[in-house]
Amino acid sequence: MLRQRLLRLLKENKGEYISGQKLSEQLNVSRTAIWKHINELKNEGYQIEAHRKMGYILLSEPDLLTYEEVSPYLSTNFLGKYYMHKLVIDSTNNFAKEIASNVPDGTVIIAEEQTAGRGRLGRSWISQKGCGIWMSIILKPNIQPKEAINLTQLAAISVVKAIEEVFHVESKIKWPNDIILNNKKVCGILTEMSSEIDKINYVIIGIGVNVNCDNFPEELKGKATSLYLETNSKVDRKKLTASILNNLEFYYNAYLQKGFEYIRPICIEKSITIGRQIKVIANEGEIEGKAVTIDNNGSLVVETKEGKRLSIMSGDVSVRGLLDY
Ligand code: BTX
Repeated sequence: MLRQRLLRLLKENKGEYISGQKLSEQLNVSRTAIWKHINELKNEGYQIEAHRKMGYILLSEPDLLTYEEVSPYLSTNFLGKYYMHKLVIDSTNNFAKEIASNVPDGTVIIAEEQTAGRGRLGRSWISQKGCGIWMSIILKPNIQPKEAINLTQLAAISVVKAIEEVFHVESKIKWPNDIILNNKKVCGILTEMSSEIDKINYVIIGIGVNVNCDNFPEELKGKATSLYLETNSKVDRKKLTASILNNLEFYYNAYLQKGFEYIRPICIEKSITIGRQIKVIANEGEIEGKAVTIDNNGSLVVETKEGKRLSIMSGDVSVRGLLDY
């Protein structure tokens, strides 16, 4: 695409003038076509100056999670090769569901703002404009539907690893789907699936990370946080997005080849749940006890007051001393 090639040239020469003549020769299009695309880029927030004799100079890029802005940091083979970026959407998971059957494995949908971001069990997810990473990843793994719960944990360790890699900050996982930083929620994961009895059609992993958000509604103030609020500095959303996808592809491949056992130690090491008193609202009803470990299938093992050990495959977990419990 001309636009992408033009942007690549401008980025390679960032801070230096590149003449309209040179651009038109290298891209094999007219100078008018270049000028038209430059204007489009400017409208999208690229700061580009034009000088009659010297040509064009790229001074800065917008803080947007477009493919052009994220891909320089991406090292994946299939995740994010098909990538869609929206300025506003109701929910990236909703949109992913609509298109999942017709797009390739590893498709990524990212929005700058969600007007109806969803959490689990019909809850809502606040997704303010330009301050977070609101994305859905469509996967089509050849695994049993009951194993899909492992994918939430894969996503969780990928987010934790990415935060560590990019910002050197340690976050923890509240099993199975929340990322906790300094006792508050910095990220949530919503995994949804379409399947037949023994075959997955697709899985959608929705990841919401509060990156540079500096304000939450009153009722969330004690529970929600962002990387910005915890580190006191604005964070590069592009690098973090790419790092989450890079890590996710790595752990996903490892999981498909070696099974859950490969990632189990990381899930345990990064867990904020294990060793603590918890309450789980599960299919089996309400269970209280101590979280002991995560087993080879990815289930949470809970020991009740009566000394009974139960394996929980999924459920809504509250951890004593965390997030108002
Ligand atoms: P959850 O059900 O575990 O968490 C939802 C609860 O978290 C809410 O009821 C509220 O108390 C709190 N909450 C809401 N918004 C935020 C926020 N921004 N930060 C911290 N706490 C919050 C977690 O569900 C799963 C969230 C997945 C979000 C992604 S974003 C991309 C994709 N699209 C979509 O609609 N959902 C997913």
